[in-house]
Amino acid sequence: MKNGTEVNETESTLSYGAEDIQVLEGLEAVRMRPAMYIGTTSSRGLHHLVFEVVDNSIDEVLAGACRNIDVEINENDSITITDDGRGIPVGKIAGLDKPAVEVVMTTLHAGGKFGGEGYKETGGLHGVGISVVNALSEWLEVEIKRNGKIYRQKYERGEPAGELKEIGESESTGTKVTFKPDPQIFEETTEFSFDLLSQRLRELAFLNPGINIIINDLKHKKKHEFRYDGGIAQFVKHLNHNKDVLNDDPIEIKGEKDEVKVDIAIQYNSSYLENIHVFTNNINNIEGGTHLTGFKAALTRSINNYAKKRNLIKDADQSLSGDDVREGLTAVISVKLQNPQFEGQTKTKLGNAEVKSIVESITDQKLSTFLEENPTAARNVIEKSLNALRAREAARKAREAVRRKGALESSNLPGKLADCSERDASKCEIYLVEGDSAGGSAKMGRDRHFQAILPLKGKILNVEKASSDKILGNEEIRIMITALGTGFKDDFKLEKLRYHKVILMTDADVDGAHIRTLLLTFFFRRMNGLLQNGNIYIAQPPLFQVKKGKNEKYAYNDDEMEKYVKEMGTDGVVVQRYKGLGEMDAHQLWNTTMDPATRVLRKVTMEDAVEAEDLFTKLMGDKVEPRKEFIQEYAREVKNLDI
Ligand code: 0RA
Repeated sequence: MKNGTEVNETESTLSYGAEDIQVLEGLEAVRMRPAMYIGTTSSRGLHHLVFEVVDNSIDEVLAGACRNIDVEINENDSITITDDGRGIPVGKIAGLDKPAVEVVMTTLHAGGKFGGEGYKETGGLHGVGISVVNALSEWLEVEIKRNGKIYRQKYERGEPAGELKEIGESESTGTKVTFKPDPQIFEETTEFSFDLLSQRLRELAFLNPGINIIINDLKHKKKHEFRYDGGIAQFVKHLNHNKDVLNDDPIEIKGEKDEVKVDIAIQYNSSYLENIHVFTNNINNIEGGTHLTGFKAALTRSINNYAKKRNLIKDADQSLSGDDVREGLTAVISVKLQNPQFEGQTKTKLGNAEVKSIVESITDQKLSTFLEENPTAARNVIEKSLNALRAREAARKAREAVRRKGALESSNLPGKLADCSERDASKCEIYLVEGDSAGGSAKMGRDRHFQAILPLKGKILNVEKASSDKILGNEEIRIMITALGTGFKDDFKLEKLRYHKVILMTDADVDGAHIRTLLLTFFFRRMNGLLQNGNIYIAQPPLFQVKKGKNEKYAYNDDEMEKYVKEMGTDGVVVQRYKGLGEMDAHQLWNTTMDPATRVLRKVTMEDAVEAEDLFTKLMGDKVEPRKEFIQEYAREVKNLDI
């Protein structure tokens, strides 16, 4: 966060009113309750520290004062963020008798920004202040180039470890912050993830065209450099890079009204999915908000208006719905404004009412003009939307037919399902098992009180390529939906879930991985609530049995297998590699994979929608090449797909 208090370097002192001091608090509070400031002390919180510093550098970018940001993960698990902004002010603050940088680093600014011209569009989400980073670091060193000089100061767990010193001269300006997160606070891990940092930095580079961002992992020798002069239009192209696009160049919608800057890029692809990313002042608004509402309203209206005017919709009272015009749409919406209000569960939903009408009118105007001027592109978009409308009609009819037959009602449980006797869903589990033979062993081995088994035969339908009516026409999927009880897509109801643990049990080979990916794609696309709610698990069957005489052990990876072989001795040891679940008898399957006391289950999480989206597209989408490349590159990881 910016300390907007003007620190006038030439006068070197400034009056600091008592009313300002009131909002300042010590850093002990932060060390005492870190989660209150950074949400969590898990890996996510750890990375939050980096983004806090980077956000300050981005504020310099927004103030037009910074072009380069470098992030270096050092070998000792510390991290260095360097920018060429104005540098944190170093002048003494009267009354406190400390240089401004020390105040910025050691005081918590409870009340948000202090205002001031230079810092008008700050993020506001991270915004807890760089002092929080300092408080939660074992040590932190700041180096500032400003006023022709270089200054340095070091801190330990938030306390200055010495005074600010002049250490040299420099013509340029900027700030370099190096810190080592405190393992006393971050008990889970203090190791930075290159991928996690890289992904957000890439996003920031898209959102701030023209700046250079470098991330360099000195420990793992990995480096990415980002510079996107094309801004969010390039972002949209990137999101669509594995897809067949309708028009080569994204449509760009730009405008400004009442100091709200609107920047939108959209491009359709041939899939059935909608992929919209919204940002306010570079913060990702995963819960959407008024900008998204305004955009959607304008998109639906301008496409309908155009289609009606050109007689592309014959039936006078038919119109394209929002879902129709967004099918296959990839869009990035970025707004920048002075006082964003965030609401919702994660405080990331934009609430400013005025933004809706601003985004709506700018989108309406620019999009209508675009459609008028580009009749071919317009026709493609409308044809696609009309197809969506027809498919929607067909799906509704199919759904009604299925409903009439009662096929999705759980009173009509499929015969293949071996249900459990427990009725309290929170205690129930369902195993989705690959193949009838493994299904048979699982049925015999299970605890029928709370474990249900549903064998699935062969490969289920690839839902990435199928429309809703086709999905409902697929028997395996229909049976699964019925067994789970939730309904799907728009009719999905989490509270109707009949088993709180949905466990995928497939063979530990490439086919098994493929089936698992197909199932995960289905859940990701059509029952996303289950993923978000953490109901999906992956069973981990052992890869080996190591046996000598009566002594039997199960190994879940190569290392474990080798360990057991060593322990038992090589004379007369038999190592059996399980090629499939079907090779285990009921008793073995229970002992190794299904007994809650001994089994290992992996919970499937949805940490990162963008990455998951990308992975699913690669694995499941239309284009063959990226899938091939992915499988070649990650042949081993595919087996351990963990999304
Ligand atoms: C306070 C005031 C100003 C800039 C900064 C802090 C600042 C903080 C960080 C943290 C990392 N990089 C940074 N760059 C700048 C305004 C400076 C001015 O008005 O000259």
